[in-house]
Amino acid sequence: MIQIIGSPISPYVKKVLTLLILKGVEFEVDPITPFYGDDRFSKLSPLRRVPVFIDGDLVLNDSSVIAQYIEETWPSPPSLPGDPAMRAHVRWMEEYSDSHIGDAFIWKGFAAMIVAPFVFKTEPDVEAFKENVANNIPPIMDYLESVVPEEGFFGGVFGVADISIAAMFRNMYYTKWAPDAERWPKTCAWLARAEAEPSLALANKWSDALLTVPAPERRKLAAEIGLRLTPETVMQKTPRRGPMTQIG
Ligand SMILES: N[C@@H](CCC(=O)N[C@@H](CS)C(=O)NCC(=O)O)C(=O)O
Repeated sequence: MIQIIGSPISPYVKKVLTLLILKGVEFEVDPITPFYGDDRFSKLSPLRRVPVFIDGDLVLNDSSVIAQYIEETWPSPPSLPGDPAMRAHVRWMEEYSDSHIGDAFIWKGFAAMIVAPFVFKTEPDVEAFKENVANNIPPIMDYLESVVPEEGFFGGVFGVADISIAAMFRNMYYTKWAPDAERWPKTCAWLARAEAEPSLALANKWSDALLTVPAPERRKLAAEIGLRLTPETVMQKTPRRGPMTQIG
């Protein structure tokens, strides 16, 4: 049985779970917040990041590496278009989302406002958050508005770019920010289409539910809402920062 370490609240974990759901692949989840990972987690994930994909002796890190493996192992239905130029464009959008959108939406957004106070008990820097929303996010939205398809999805099939980017928006909703549909109508219409896809809708339902309880209680709730859990967890009670953690 395939095992995924990481809570569906993480957009990177959500990318992997959504792809597995889309392709009808069964999996178990250890829905931890990465900061609560124990020493076994450090061995499985040297950067102490989620997701981790485990299938027997195979351990994979990084959502894009995992997404590629999933696509090559279970090609149907495809999460990438067939045409090489379109595939490259979709991969670029995935990378842009994972790195640049992630910086503004996750680290300077969701992590700053929600992870910092709830996990590390540090006051959120509200001014820095407002500055991020005012200065970093509009250029991202303008770029998305210039490339997002008028109809359907990136590269013509609902797949890895749509899932990566749409997952980032969900975490910003959790900070109470939402994009202005009058200023960025194409992006908002595409986002609504992506969120209506059953695979992403299910993964979003899981993350919305899990966000309502503190990290240490998430395993219990995850079982109640229908996630198939790994028999063991790599979670410990006290949080710690990893080598890549960007929370003050
Ligand atoms: N490039 C990585 C990014 C993964 C990532 O940043 N995950 C976050 C959770 S949203 C994490 O584990 N953060 C813990 C940390 O960096 O300390 C991927 O695509 O998997």
